[in-house]
Amino acid sequence: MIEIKRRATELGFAATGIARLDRNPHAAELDRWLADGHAGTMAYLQRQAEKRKDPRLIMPGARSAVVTLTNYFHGSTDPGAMPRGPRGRVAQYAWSSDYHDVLGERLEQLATAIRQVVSGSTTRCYVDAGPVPERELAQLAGLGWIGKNMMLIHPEIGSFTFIGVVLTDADLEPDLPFEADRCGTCRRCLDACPTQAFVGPRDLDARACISYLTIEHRGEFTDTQAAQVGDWLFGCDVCQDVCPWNVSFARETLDPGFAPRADVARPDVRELTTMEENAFQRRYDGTPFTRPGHRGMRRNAAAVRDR
Ligand code: B12
Ligand code: SF4
Ligand code: SF4
Repeated sequence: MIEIKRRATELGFAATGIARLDRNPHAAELDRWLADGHAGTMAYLQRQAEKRKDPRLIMPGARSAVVTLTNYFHGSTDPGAMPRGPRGRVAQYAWSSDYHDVLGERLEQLATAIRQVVSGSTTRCYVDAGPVPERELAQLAGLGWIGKNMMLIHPEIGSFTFIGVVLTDADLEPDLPFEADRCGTCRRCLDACPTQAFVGPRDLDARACISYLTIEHRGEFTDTQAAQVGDWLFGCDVCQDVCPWNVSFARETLDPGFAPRADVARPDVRELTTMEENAFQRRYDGTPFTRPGHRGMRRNAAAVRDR
């Protein structure tokens, strides 16, 4: 296992842990969250529920998950220091080229190392795509706790991290789960959310979350939704910016794979509202903006411009 973790560090992962695959101990929480309608129109979460509740169903013979964290923090957690005004704000995780591509390649290299260490084993890589309960597996792999804002928080890195997972049929020795809840009596994230999207601790109604509205929601905004979005053009960082664990421990990444791109981190809002589809595709192909796409980003930009 040491060899696998050593390779993960060489590849640039900030932390790595191993979880044994079993039934998700918080399957009931997922069921309740879905039944309450908190997933909004993200129908894929309903479709994938059985696999999220039992990740052994994702891949035949899967027994272990090698779980990685990658730091994407780009600087201050002080929202006042973020680019604002007519430019609008973009969540930090999206400031560079598409993380699915960058991390996908690194995870494939880590998977090769796993297959070398345990010969005959098979692997499958996932990052934010697929039915993998990523935060749950990260907590089980000892990488941190699930905060009241639902983020996986590493005690020495904070929560501005991507989670990447390699599933394997190799029987790897697991790490101990991270059992402590270090939120204590704090509730800053719940109080700071601009749209009061948290129904309670670890219970987010995605329909009111700016990240959902600007990235996952399809169709035009109602007046209420446009007002909720405020000056956020893509995603939202507020419930992470205010977290004391980020204020104290988040450190700027020097990873060249996540070097910020000005046209993504600080796009020109007015230009986005008028940009033709071809021009949008040329500029933003291979960036996180392709998820809402030309239509979604035009809608977001119009809401920010007209607020
Ligand atoms: C759907 C989704 C969203 C939705 C819904 C968010 C949500 N809170 O569920 C929307 C679009 C709103 C969203 C927003 C964001 N997302 Co998102 N999202 C996902 C996705 C695809 C699925 C999450 C999911 O299943 N949600 C349903 C809930 C019920 O499940 P869950 O979050 O896994 O929660 C489990 C635990 O909380 C557990 N549980 C419940 N109670 C308790 C109690 C204890 C003690 C324990 C241990 C566990 C536990 O039970 C739940 C069910 O198993 C994951 C990738 C993935 N495949 O997992 C990324 C992911 C969670 N997102 C991520 C990111 C970065 C974001 C944003 C920060 C992006 C941004 N800046 O705009 C925001 C943060 C919003 C927030 N506070 O959650 C990262 C999080 C990394 C991290 N360090 O935690 C992930 C893991 C993607 C990745 N691979 O890096 N996201
Ligand atoms: S991402 Fe923003 S809108 Fe969504 S829960 Fe966090 S603070 Fe609220
Ligand atoms: S802001 Fe406070 S309550 Fe919220 S996740 Fe961070 S420590 Fe936990």
